[in-house]
Amino acid sequence: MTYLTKPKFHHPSLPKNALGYTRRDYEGAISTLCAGCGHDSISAAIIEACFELAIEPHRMAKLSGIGCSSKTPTYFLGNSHGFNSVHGRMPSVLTGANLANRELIYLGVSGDGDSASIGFGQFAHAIRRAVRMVYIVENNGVYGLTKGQFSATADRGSKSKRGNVNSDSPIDLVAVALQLGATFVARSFSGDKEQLVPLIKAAIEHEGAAFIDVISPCIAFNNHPGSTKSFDYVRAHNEAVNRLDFVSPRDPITVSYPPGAMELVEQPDGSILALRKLDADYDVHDRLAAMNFLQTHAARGQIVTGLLFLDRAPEDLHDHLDTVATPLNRLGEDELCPGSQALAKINAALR
Ligand SMILES: Cc1ncc(C[n+]2csc(CCOP(=O)(O)OP(=O)(O)O)c2C)c(N)n1
Ligand code: SF4
Ligand SMILES: [Mg+2]
Repeated sequence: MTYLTKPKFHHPSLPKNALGYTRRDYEGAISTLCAGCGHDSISAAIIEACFELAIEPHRMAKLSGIGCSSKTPTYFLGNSHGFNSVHGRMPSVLTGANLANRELIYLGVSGDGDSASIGFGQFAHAIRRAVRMVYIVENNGVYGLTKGQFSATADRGSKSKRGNVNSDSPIDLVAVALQLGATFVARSFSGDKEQLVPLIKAAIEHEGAAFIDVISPCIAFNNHPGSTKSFDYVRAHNEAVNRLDFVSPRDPITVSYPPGAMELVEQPDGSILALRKLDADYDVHDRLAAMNFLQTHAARGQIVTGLLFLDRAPEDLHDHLDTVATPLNRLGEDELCPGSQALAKINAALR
């Protein structure tokens, strides 16, 4: 059975957000993933982020491809829009939906197989086109759903459960996203909810292409010694450059930090990203330095996590194409059909 509904009753004293919703209102069906799968922790972090941001569920559209990771939207935001597409094709479906209606919040959930193998081209083009979205890759280094083949993000020299050694070079989706112009780039770990929840909140508020690579161990096929995507390996090699606190316009800043150790970045909607620097020299606004830092640390076997790059003035696809602000389903025939005179003018210009 792949779909189990949850009972609807709530305990009356469950905490409520500004809309009067409880966390339960942001949940989905009961997960059928393996107990302990990292992907379930990411679903929990998405639920927490949407609850804390008090997002109206009908404003959210969750899209995915194929894989254990791409199954997860069934397990969160049960009252939101959802589209489970073909393997690797989530980015183009999301792009089309976004072009048709920019008023929704788009959350793309994918796997390392879905985005770095069959969907690599789709991933690249959605990022370079600056589609406003939160793009999460639940990265376990294997094709979990089809029983543990190496994916394109598996490190060279890492071992499969049966001891085979991967001889191919890995694709680092964070490095690719940086190179292609993503305006919000982060890496996190499914086992670090404190780091992940504020990153998801900040990505939702970001007005451009936001990409989060979340290392998410597959306990069935890639959690053994020799894997570089196991819980133990990631814990031992995690190099966090900063920690993020997301402060919504409603909340006062209550935490104080030593001078120089914190940077406050105000967002266009009035929310504030309070960045606690763990590496004093890391500049989150320097794309080239971020690329260099990542490669240097990857060569040492370290996994760099945190908010890795942030463009303070992001643009998105709608700015580039100068599209109409009104969702297409709210335009009337007059606005949708330019008429024969306008058409004749366009045709004449093309002769
Ligand atoms: C067109 C197509 N090719 C291949 C498959 C088989 N297939 C299903 S899921 C998958 C890989 C999933 O890996 P990933 O995206 O990393 O997700 P995970 O299960 O690891 O979370 C593959 C190859 C498919 N469903 N469709
Ligand atoms: S096979 Fe791996 S990725 Fe799929 S549900 Fe099980 S632990 Fe998760
Ligand atoms: Mg995978």
